[in-house]
Amino acid sequence: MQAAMDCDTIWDNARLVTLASDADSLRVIAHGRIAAKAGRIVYAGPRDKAPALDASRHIDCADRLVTPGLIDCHTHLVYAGSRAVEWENRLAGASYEEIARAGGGILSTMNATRTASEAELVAQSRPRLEALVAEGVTTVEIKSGYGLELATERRMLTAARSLGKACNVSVRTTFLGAHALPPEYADRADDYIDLVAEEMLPQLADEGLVDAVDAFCEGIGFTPAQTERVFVAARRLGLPVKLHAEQLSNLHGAALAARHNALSADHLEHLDADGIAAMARSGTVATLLPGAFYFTREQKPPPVAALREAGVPIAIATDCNPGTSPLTSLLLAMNMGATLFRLTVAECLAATTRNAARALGLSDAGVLAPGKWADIAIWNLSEPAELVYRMGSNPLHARYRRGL
Ligand code: DI6
Ligand code: FE
Repeated sequence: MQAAMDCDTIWDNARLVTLASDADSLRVIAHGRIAAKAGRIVYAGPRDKAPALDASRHIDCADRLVTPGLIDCHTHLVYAGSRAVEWENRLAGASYEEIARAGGGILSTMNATRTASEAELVAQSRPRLEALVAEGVTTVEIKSGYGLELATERRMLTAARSLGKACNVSVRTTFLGAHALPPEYADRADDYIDLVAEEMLPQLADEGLVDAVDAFCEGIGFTPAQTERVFVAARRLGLPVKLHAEQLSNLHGAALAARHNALSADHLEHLDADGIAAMARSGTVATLLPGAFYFTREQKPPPVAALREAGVPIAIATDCNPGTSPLTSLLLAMNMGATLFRLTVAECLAATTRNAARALGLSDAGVLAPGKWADIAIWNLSEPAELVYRMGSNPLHARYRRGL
């Protein structure tokens, strides 16, 4: 008789969607089983094809839908203060760009964040992370970018890391020093980029706080030439890059990002055919942010059909931030991806699992397959479409990160 396979936990009676390949995006394995040892999956598939297994912990999924834990691959959820009043002014007619140019917007969050201690940042940000976690999220990317000087950028990154530990979620930290021009560098954007690329980034990377590097390439942000200097510095340090590109206008940021082998280019409402072709060549993920599209009442959706046609992998994220997307529901972002951007259910699921992992450069998350982390979401649902269809309810039954 074959010796029992070594594992410590078995999830049984799952309606399993593994996302193990693109073709698996909607395939429900009716009598599924997952087995894990020390937080890593050793088997995921039909129960009747499973090897002999012996485990001390058995979890009955009771025919519920089971998917990989969800991944929110673009957030700015660590910050202090509120922009609700600014938003009220926007309702009365002020535009996001006008407010930014008048020193509000990102700079108002910068002021609040610079004066917050790490404990205050953690306390104010924790409910946002907890809301994501309560909906089955097991991995979150968190950007800096509201400090715009070394000490506060560092505090944002350390706050993000400690939140991950406190909330049992895998956190990937992205340095976004090139988010906005701080007032002390007014009219000296190139000098600020020097500071970001030559001082802040090398220092924070040396402290082990940076998993990836991002920038805001936009009329109200930084030029492509300035963005490229940040990218060159990142790659000199061996760090992957990503970019806020083509959100409000087309500065050809996606093509620039692709030239630097970016993990992702994000937003992309104003992306053109050359940008799509460049992303397809470099394998750069298109991270779509329907919460920001909705909240800013953007009229032009990203070119989803052309991205699909070109075979560019598509991710969806919340963009959780106080200015353009105060959203803490990745499920609602998936619903918006379908309704506002016309993604299919299969695409929405892949967009918050396997493709979101790729947008973070993670090879061991986002799918349920041997060798991957046992990051698992169990839903009070039976069909994948129900996950994308509902608005404002939380169908999560249970979630496990690395088996726990
Ligand atoms: N694009 C965005 O949508 C956010 N940052 C960015 O570069 C907005 C951030 C904010 O308004 O606080
Ligand atoms: Fe963003």
